[in-house]
Amino acid sequence: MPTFPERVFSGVQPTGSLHLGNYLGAIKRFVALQETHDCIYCVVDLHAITVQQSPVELRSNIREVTAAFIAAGIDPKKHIVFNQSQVAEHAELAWVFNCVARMGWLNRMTQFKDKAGKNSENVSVGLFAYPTLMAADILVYRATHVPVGEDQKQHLELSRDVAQKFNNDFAESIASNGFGEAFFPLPEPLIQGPATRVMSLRDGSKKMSKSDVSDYSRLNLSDDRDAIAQKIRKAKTDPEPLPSEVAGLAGRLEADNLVGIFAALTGESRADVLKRFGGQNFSAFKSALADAAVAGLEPVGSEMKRLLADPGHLEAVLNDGADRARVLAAKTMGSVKDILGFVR
Ligand code: AQP
Repeated sequence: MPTFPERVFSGVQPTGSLHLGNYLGAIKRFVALQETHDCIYCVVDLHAITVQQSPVELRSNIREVTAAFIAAGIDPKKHIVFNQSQVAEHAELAWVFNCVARMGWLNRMTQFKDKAGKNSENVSVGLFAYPTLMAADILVYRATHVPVGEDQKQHLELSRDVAQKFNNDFAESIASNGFGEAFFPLPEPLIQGPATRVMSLRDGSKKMSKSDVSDYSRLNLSDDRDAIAQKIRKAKTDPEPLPSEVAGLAGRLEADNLVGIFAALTGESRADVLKRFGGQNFSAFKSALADAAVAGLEPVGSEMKRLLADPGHLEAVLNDGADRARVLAAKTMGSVKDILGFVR
């Protein structure tokens, strides 16, 4: 496999209030990667419409994700921040990938099974094909690294399979068009950091999610100090005191989650957190956790509010990002057409 220049791509769906899981598992990592890589961060609205959205809410959620990116510290001048539907090549390459990916691969996707539930005959075709669009998002920029939370691991593996199959199926044409041994890189997931899977505050077996009906299940980036403190006070726990060692968290899903969140917010290890709070009941720990959550989230939330007051500025950022993204995406798509044998 040839080496490709390193480039980071990732996306966030504008499907509701961004939460602590999106922040710790993804957006905070996006910010860190700016120091070492060329980065492209996308508000993936085409993914959002795989389930029905209110147009008014969708528009407002697109602005909210854009504001969150900037408020968290992403620099849209140095890197690219844009909205997926403004670059038509994502959908165009996704169609090509629908013809490369196999039904059996998509049938194995656990996120589709979770989201479709017992209703799989009535969900959209788009929800089923979601992973090929995700492969197109990444590969239209020939991106090499993709920071995501743990829940996206299987989709990333599918993106690698799509890239590999395209490279194999069209190997001769790739070489005769001057692209050597492979046209697409095999993108690597970056699932790193202390909070790759933040769980619901109400049920430690479910991931924290925008679409959970209970707002008490998540800490939103837009929550104020009182809401954060109240949600943590009400967070589910068990009757035992906190253990003094990490091994003691086994089988205690809610305690494990809260300790993990505390560690991720403060930068301490779980072991150090438990050294401090082990043997105590949850109330002192929860009050320290609320302070850490307010310190971590409030600055981002208040900067988001400030940015959201000027939607014209956010739209200008997205338009500028889309113009720059389109140049890169059009180049890839032109080469893909040549490789496939399309006339252009
Ligand atoms: N609970 C989580 N813990 C760690 N990382 C998470 N991510 C999502 N939930 C957690 C990561 O956030 C990024 C953006 O996610 P997304 O909005 O594109 O889609 P999602 O994974 O489907 O997120 P949600 O919040 O659960 O949305 P809904 O409810 O709309 O499906 C991704 O990198 C994701 O891994």
